[in-house]
Formats: sequence, structure tokens, C-alpha cells
Amino acid sequence: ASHTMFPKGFMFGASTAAYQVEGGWNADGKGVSIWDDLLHKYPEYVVYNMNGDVSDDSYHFYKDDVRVLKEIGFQTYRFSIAWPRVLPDGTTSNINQAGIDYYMNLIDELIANGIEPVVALYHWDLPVTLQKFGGWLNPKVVDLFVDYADLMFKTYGDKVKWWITINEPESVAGGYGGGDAAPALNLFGTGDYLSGHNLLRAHGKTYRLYQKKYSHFGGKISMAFCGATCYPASDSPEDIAAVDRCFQFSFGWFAHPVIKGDYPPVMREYVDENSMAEGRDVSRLPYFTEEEIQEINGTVDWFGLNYYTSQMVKAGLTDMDPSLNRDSRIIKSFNSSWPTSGTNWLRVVPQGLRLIATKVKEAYGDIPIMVTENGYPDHGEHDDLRIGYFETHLAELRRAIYEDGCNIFGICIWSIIDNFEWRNGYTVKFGVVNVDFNSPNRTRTLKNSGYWFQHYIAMHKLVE
Ligand code: GCO
Repeated sequence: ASHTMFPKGFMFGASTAAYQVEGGWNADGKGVSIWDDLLHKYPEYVVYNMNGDVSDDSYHFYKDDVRVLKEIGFQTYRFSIAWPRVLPDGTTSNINQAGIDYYMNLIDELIANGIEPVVALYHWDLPVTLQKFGGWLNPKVVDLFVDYADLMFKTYGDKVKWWITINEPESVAGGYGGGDAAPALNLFGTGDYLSGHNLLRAHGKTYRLYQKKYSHFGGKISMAFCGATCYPASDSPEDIAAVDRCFQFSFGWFAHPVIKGDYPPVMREYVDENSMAEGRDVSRLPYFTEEEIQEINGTVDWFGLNYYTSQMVKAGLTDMDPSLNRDSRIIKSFNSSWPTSGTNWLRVVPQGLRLIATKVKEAYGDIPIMVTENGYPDHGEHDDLRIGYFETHLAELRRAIYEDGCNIFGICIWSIIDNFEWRNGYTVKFGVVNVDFNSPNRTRTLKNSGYWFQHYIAMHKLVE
């Protein structure tokens, strides 16, 4: 077979997240999320005081989303459920039927159009009622998440076969440790590890619950992992070791526990050592009990991989921002030859996608991989650069499949429509479909990249 095509059965899809597209922030009984709360209290957190109150208004125009997905030919759609839309105060004692209906209608509309749903339970919008007692810092949230997941599996489990518990746990933890996300807490080196610990517990318990109560549905569960894809700044053994730490402190932080039962040894060693040097009695990186290890070990059926860009790394502490690399002792930069994009954190490095797929295989074996995010940001004009981005990344993906034997069965690009890009608001656009934010019904129209995908996917359907 020619390797200009993907293997038969390979799935092409697109992604969104509730807060980024839905709007309807208080419609029909929805509760307030930590993103609603943060941006209502501190509008200046986002450029031009933008927020997700209305956004693409997918809450009202989800049929238009399905229409463009279908027009392009996407076979899967990855979206997230807003926890406070279905459970306004975060607990199952108060169910918002309008919210339940919204996702049921969306799922039914997708299935009626031959598009398979891939559903994330948590893409960062915690009910603010739970943040009031610490949010993910509080182990009680673990059980509330499991109750929420239980209701979602019960309600949608006969229709949804692909589940993601947590999207980018590292980014969620960042929200507690100085990262760019709600609840925007600055507990670097403590809040991040503790919230991450509870995310892992929540994931493990949710997986076991599904096994016990819902395995007859035959669904498959994962997380969408993110992290840094790193190239060594030099051939020195120190920089080569830094590349491994770069992987273990990002992807490994969450993937290692759910696949091997505990944190990566190098992360344990470095954080323990620093904690001791700080005169602490116990490590800032919490420990799992033996029982928790049993529960968490082996709880992903597939590997959700988010990839956008890569980094150059070298070993060392920096005095620019000591907090950021205090534990991992790596210094990141971009290779100056990598093309820039419409946002400062993303350089175009297609070969990094192949590299990270092979790293995942090397670290975790033959687990099936779906690329759950990959995309190119611009300011709305240079959409041909987006086409180039996808063309080269998809070529690297085929190399990973055919030349490196990686078990990659699909991709969901980011994103189907332009949407609320967190602190960049609506100024940075990732959609293959344009949204007219001045029109009341948020008119969606395909960009060049949308038409390009339409052709690309149609060609692929010829594969036998
Ligand atoms: C995520 C993402 C998306 C972003 C995308 C582009 O899952 O990480 O943050 O929500 O919009 O990655 O930045």
C-alpha cells in the first residue's frame, strides 16, 4: 500500500471544549463554573476583557456545528460536558434536566449524521461551588467527580463509546500552581502536585466504576494527555537526561501512574530531594497508598495525545524564573529555525508529532493512540499556513504508523470552529471553520482549511 494514505478505519475528527464554544453560561439553570467566576471577577485576565459568556453559542447552535462537521466529512467529534450545566452545584442532589437534554440532543444529532461522539467529562470548568472548598485540592471532589461520571455513563453510556475523564490534567493542575487557568492559584510546587494527585484518584475511581457498572456498554476510557515534546539542546549526557525529565515531568506525571501505577521514579526522586532540602518532613509530591496504586494502575484503554509544538531543552536552573524549573531542572527554548505562528507558545514542528508518538510507544508499549488535539493558530487571515501545518503533521503521523509501528487509530484536530482561546480570547483562532462573532446566530463558514480537509478525508475514503 502507498503510504500517502492512512490505514483503513483510521478516524478523522475535530475537537472543542464546553467553555470555549457553548456560551449560555447561565442558560436554563446552568450553574457557575470556575471560568465563569474568574472572568466575571477579573475580566482583565483575558485580552480585551473577553469571556465565554456567549462565545459560539453552541448551546443554541449545536446543529450548525454538526452540519459543518458533516460537510467536511469528519467521522468523530470530541466535545466536553460542562459539569455545572448538568449538576449546577456539582452534586447529584440537584440535576439540571435542561443540561442533560442539551448533551442528549447533541449526541443524537451527531449519531443521526454518522458522526461518533468522543466525550470529555472535564475540560476545566469545575462548578464554582466546589472551588469554594478548595476544588481539586480537596479530596472530597474526587468522590463528587465519580458521582458526576456515574450519572454521565448511566445517561449517555449506550450512545458514547469513547470517554476522556480529564482533558490535560497537567493544565488543570497548573490552575493551582501558577499556570494560565482557573482558579488561577499560585501554589507552585504544592497546589499543582496536590490537585494532580486528586485528579489521578478521580480518574482511577471513575475507571473502576465503569468496569463494575457499565462494562456492558463496551466503552473505552482515557485521559487526554499533554506535555512537552523535547529535543536536546546539545549531545551532552546532561542535556539528554534533561530530555527524559522533560517527558517524565509532563506526560509522565499523569501517564505513568495510570499505566504503571505510580509517579515516574525520576519525578519522585527530584521532588523528594528538593522537599528535603527545603526542610520539609514530607515530599511536596504526595504518595499514593497501596490501595490507591492498585486502583489507579492500568486505567487507560487508549492514549489521548495532544500535540501542538516542541521545545529544545537543556539541564540547569535558571534565575529568570526559578519557580518554573525548580523541581525538574530543565530550561526550555525554541529552535530559532522553527517557524512562528499566531501565538507565542507555538512553533511549527511537525516531526515532533512523530517523535512524541514513538516516545509514548517506547514508554508505555503498544497502547492504541488517538491524537486528541493538534492545530494551528492564526489571526484569521493566513489559513493556508494552517493547511501546511496539517499536511505536514499528518505526513509525520503516517511515518509514525508505517515506519515506527505506532498504533495510532485516529486524530481529532483542534478545532472545528474558531472559539474562545482562553487568555487570548477570540484573537487567536484555531478553527477550520470561521465564526462570525458579530452575527446573532454566529454564522459558520468553511475556511480554505475546511475545504482542504473535505478533500483530504474524501480521498482517504477510497482506501481499501
Ligand atoms: C487543551 C487546550 C484547548 C486549547 C488548545 C489551543 O485541551 O489544551 O487548551 O482547550 O484551546 O490547546 O491552545
